[in-house]
Amino acid sequence: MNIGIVCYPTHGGSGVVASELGLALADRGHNVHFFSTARPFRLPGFKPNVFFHEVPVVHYSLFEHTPYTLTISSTLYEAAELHGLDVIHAHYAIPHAAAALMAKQMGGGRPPIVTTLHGTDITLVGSHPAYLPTVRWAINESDAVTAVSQHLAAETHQRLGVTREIDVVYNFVDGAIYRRQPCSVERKLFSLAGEPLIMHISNFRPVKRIGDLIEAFIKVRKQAKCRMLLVGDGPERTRAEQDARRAGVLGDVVFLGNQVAVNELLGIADIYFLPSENESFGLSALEAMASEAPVVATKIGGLPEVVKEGETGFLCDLGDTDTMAARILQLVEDGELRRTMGQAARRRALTEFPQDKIVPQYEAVYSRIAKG
Ligand code: GMT
Repeated sequence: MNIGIVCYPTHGGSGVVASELGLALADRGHNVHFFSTARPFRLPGFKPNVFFHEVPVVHYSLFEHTPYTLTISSTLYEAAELHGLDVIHAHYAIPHAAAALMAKQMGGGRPPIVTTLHGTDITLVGSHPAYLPTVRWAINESDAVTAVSQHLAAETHQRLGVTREIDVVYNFVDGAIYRRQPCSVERKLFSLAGEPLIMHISNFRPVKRIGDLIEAFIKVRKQAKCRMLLVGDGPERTRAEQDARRAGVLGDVVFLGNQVAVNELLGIADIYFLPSENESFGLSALEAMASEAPVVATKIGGLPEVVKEGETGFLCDLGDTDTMAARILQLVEDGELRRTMGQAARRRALTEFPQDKIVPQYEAVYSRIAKG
């Protein structure tokens, strides 16, 4: 098939899923056309069957805010005509679903549109009264809608008053790329004396509860030697660095900023920590599980569909940094528990969420709407 994928290029889960899905589809023989304002960061250089279309952001002195939704629609419409797109897959409802629907209307009702809901496009931004009517319309008008967890599908029905059917297609992982060592990153760079290494990866937005992350680490560090490796960047990073310094643990916390090869870093993680306030799925938790790191996370959103309590990690109440610290400490002090849970985590990741099981589910959605 000729498949158009529209997504954000930035360090966020929706862009990662869109990029990896497109690459996997290209490997399976489809032609994949990406549409974004910049090259998505998880897209490598040249790859056969993969094409990138840069959506122009046109500034004009009259515009206080550039209406780039319109340039997405124009770019999609023209490419759909030129390349005979069979389907457009919009990742993240705002504004991609509405932009894709406009392109479809311009094309006389073709190609059909799949919208994938990723999380904050429903739970945070999409529920805002300023966006809600448009998001609800775009969801209702799409030819198919997928959500990345049962929880997100239910939230979409409840919060937006949507009644249509939503297919649940989970995030996926490639177990050949996400695996415990051997990796090119040397563990001793971060853990000189072999102390257990706790890892967190995110875009450091308030929803990630970076304050809880540092607070829990401070509690663990009072009881045992361990180090924490933080990957990513965003608005909460500076405060986290200041909190760590004030508590005297900055020497045990490494802030790496944005990284491309997160698989190599996860390959040396002993424990993965994700204390988010909301997480529709938790892609980084899945990547950590595939890398044999047990996950300590919050019992919220889609995370209980990913992490099995007591088997592949531990789930704690939101904001309960005492319990989070106790669970992390348990793992820090018990190497055998870490290993057993880590192996169970990889088994679960590769049984329930492997790339070759999930990608065909998207293909089935494409075939269904392309025929219809
Ligand atoms: O919030 C983020 O981390 C980014 C966000 C996005 O849309 O780019 O991630 C969401 O999509 C991921 C891929 O489907 C999910 O695994 C994340 O759980 C989800 N984030 C939230 O719900 C907060």
